[in-house]
Amino acid sequence: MSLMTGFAILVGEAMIGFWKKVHAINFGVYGATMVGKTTLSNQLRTRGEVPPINERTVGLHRATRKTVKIDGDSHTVKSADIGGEAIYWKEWVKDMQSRRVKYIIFMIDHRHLDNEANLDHQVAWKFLVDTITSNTWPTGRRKKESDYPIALGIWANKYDIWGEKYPLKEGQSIDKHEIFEPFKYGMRQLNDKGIPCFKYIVSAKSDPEMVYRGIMTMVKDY
Ligand SMILES: Nc1nc2c(ncn2[C@@H]2O[C@H](COP(=O)(O)OP(=O)(O)OP(=O)(O)O)[C@@H](O)[C@H]2O)c(=O)[nH]1
Ligand SMILES: [Mg+2]
Repeated sequence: MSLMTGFAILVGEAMIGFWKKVHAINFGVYGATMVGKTTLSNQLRTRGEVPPINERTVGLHRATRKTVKIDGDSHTVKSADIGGEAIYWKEWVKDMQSRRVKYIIFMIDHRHLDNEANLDHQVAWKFLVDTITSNTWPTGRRKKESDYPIALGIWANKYDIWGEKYPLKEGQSIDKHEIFEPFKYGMRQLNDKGIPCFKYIVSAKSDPEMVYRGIMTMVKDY
């Protein structure tokens, strides 16, 4: 390799590194109230144990940049923290539309396993799937190709709790776990629209490695 080629490669790599730092990938983080969206947002900024959060998020907080670094690879992602109570769901849509969100994380926890009558996740999920698969925005504007996300991840959070309470059956792979059961139909609808979905487990509060790996997997695999 000549000195010039070596130099060109170095400059090229530096430019890619710089571009990846400046060019943030838009993530949308949605899900019912109390699932851990604010905890995830803090985890992406602090990397460590996130102290318990006692306040509910009200409305939409401005999107902020976070650097995700793992195995020597690094990406900058941008996400907004939005409340999960039903009155704020219209803010999810605004967030998706205004930032052209490329990757969506739908967070759940184990409340539907604790209590069959609790439909928090199912109702929020139906709202989200309907919004994503619709050909138009609520404003009536027709969606363009770039208005659809590249991929969606269902993140079953609080694994530190539900992993012990509802352990996997012998030989069962994690994506077959009953926690994901109610979301199958919506996943199929998204797949039919050409949006791949994947299941992931995390402890946003206490396991930064799982969180960072989850983000990296979404960006790299899709
Ligand atoms: N054990 C455990 N608790 C968690 C985890 N993630 C979040 N929590 C707790 O769950 C509660 C709710 O977390 P938040 O991050 O405030 O939830 P949120 O989704 O932002 O809720 P809204 O703002 O109302 O939409 C807090 O008490 C967190 O400490 C986790 O991975 N494990
Ligand atoms: Mg919150």
